[in-house]
Amino acid sequence: MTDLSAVKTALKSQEIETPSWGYGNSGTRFKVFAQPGVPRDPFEKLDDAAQVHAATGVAPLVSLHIPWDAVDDYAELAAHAKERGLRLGAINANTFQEDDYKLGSVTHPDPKVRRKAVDHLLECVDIMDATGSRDLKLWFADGTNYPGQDDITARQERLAEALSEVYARLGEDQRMVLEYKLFEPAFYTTDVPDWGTSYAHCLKLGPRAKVVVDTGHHAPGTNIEFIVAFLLREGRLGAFDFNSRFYADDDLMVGSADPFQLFRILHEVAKNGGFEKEQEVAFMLDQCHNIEAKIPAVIRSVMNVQEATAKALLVDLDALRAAQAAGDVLGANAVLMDAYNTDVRPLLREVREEQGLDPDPLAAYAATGWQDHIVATRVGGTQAGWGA
Ligand code: LRH
Ligand code: MN
Ligand code: MN
Repeated sequence: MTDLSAVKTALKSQEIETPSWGYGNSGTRFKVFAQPGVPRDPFEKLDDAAQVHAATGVAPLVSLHIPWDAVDDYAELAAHAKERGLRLGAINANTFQEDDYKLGSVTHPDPKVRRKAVDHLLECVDIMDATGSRDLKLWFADGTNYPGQDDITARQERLAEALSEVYARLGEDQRMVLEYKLFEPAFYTTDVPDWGTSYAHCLKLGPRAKVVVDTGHHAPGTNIEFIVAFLLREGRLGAFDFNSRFYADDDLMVGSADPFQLFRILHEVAKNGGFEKEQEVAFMLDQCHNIEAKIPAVIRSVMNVQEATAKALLVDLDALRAAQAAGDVLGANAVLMDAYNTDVRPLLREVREEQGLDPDPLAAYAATGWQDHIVATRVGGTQAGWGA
């Protein structure tokens, strides 16, 4: 039998990190639909993130993306976060939006461009020092479009060199988390296309280099929970970038397209100790809300992660292991499905009430009047920088 009070305790201590860019305007390469009231600067993004945390109680961290969230004084930004009960989370580097990076950033054939890219990564570590962020999050758009365009192994060499210089700059309590993505924007080769490539680089770098699993970055049909189980076993799962996809890197609300997949992933997390604080797995969202209202969408996403987490924690592991040991295929599957098919919404309402929160986070947010306030007071909100 599952211990319900332990499940509640785990749900109350869960921390979900929301992305600063999820609060800004975003779109596809066809169109950005601007929304009224969106933040005009990183401070206002934190103000919106504070609303999400106030409504849900489990979203105290916010990831930044540099230079989208560039400010003069990062300590001031961290203080602004603290005043609102928030902490600054991962610092996401950005070496994908400048003309110099047309042929790559850290893997570019020209050493001058590589130097510029590495300097940006080092600057991101300086920012981490000022914000108190633990994680430097790296995703590289680097790759090639045509066979023969550049040398695949030479690019791996350049990547390894750049990563080791940055890794050496990290403080004792800081980590590097390396994200992979199958394709896009490069269409022929990508320099970090999969978890194996990321893992191999992390292994060489050292124990504070870990893999980021962005749920939108795989080929259709990829068994993401297998990757998660493998990386957890090796102690190399650094973070999730949660989102949901139907086709490619759709960046839709986590758990919306395939809540069962999210459950299967979080079941592996639960079973392999990934919710324990010592494992230091960061549960981040990486989403863009192109057509839906942004703050409610982030709240809905946080709730989707909570619901899948609750179901994962409800799996009767003793019964599951007994069925597995007995070779009871149907029995084992039934144990898992029982948990998945549980309606956990009443449990989560209870958890929120025990935390002194409104049991309905979306209604709680609507009642604050914040949306009207930002629409009335913020004129000329910024683009997220994504899909622009
Ligand atoms: C790349 C990615 C990466 C970026 C973010 C904006 O597709 O997932 O994490 O930093 O999108
Ligand atoms: Mn991502
Ligand atoms: Mn992505």
